[in-house]
Amino acid sequence: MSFKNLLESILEAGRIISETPGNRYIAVLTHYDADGLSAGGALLRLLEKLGKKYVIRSVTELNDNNIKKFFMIKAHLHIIADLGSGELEKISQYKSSYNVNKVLIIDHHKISGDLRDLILVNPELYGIDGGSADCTAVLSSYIGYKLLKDPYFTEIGIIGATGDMQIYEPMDLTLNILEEAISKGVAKHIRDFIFFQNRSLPIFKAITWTYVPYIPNFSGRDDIGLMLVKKAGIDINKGSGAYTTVDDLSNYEKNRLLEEILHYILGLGVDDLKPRDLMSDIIIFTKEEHPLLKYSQDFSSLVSTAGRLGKDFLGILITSGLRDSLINELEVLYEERRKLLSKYMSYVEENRKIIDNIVIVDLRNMEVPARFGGTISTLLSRSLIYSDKVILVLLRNEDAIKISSRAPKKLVDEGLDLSLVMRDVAKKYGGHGGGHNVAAGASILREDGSLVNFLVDLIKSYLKR
Ligand SMILES: [Mn+2]
Repeated sequence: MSFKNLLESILEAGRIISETPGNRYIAVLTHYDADGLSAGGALLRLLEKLGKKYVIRSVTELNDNNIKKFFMIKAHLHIIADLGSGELEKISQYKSSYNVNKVLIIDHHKISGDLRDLILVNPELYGIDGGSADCTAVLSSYIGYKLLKDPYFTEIGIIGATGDMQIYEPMDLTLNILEEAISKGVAKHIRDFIFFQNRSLPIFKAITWTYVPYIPNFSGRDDIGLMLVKKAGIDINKGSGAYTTVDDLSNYEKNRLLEEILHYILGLGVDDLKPRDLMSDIIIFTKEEHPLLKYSQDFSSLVSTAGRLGKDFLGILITSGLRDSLINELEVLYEERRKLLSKYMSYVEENRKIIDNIVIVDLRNMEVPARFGGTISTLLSRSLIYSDKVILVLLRNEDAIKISSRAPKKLVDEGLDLSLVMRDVAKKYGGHGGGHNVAAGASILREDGSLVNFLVDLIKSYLKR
């Protein structure tokens, strides 16, 4: 029943978009993460194919200034994607003070406030947990898919769902879009060891380029990868001079390499290593030609990186389906991401503290852009060592402090809700916070040295209830 209602609201959104007069503008404001940019890509593809006039922007957060600037765009329809559900009152107030005609919000975050005259597509309205399914890229792609029957939309939905970590246990509309993609020949689903996910990279890079799960002293370490490949007796070059990749290995070689990797990882003190943790679902986009776009995880990481490095437009354009000259820019971006992450994750190892079941990574004195907070906390939450713990990452963002948090499902089931924790922190220190129960963030103005203790006590108080 709830699913049917959500589908109806998607069809309604499709009607609103297609009924917008061709001589009037549609303005889109989306979030800068992989899900938000993919949603932007889906909307761009749809508006372009419908022959509409449009502008698309992305932002890191929906503060007053961003809402004002967005509503200053003269348009018949304003669409806010992957943002806004927590600030309905504010949006509604600005809508009337800026004389905005119509506002459509497509989002899966927790809802707070009254809808009033806003139109909202959000699974939360129908009792579906938006933290575990129906991310904004899936919702937006579905609008396009239903209207145009163009199967590429299913790929865009999967890219966003991969970014929001909703693709590996797909439910609801997310499951639906994945099944559609598979039945239309857009995607294929396989399972393999995580070390063999990156099929296109030289093998010594591929095996350690597994940030999900993150393994300290292994993830991102080319030198370790090189050593293990040599130990397994595998040549790093093929006869032709090109690098050996996963697909060049025989089963015997794969097993030899796996033995060496497991031996090494066990030596790092990861004691409860379950083979299950080392297997991963891999979604392959069968129609993609470029190796960086063939795997949903790679594609989505690239889109995420584009946003984090301030190249949001690249993420929106590439997910919308444009290729050509963008490919070169993507390759540069991919290499940059590899280097940055291995640097930042080494800072993480140097600056992390564990209090009970909470990992605190205070990077306020390190040179890490605030835009990487979410990436770092996500990686830690998927790491073999920290996946059963609450993750808090603190970063400096100009004059503000940015907090990014993640919690294991198990603790959420015991009563922890990070969106409330972040809201409470913002209330105490000034600023704003919110998100999902398993993943939330806050931006606060100042603190007096009590922040970390306050956070720890607050989290503990939830778990005692
Ligand atoms: Mn999202």
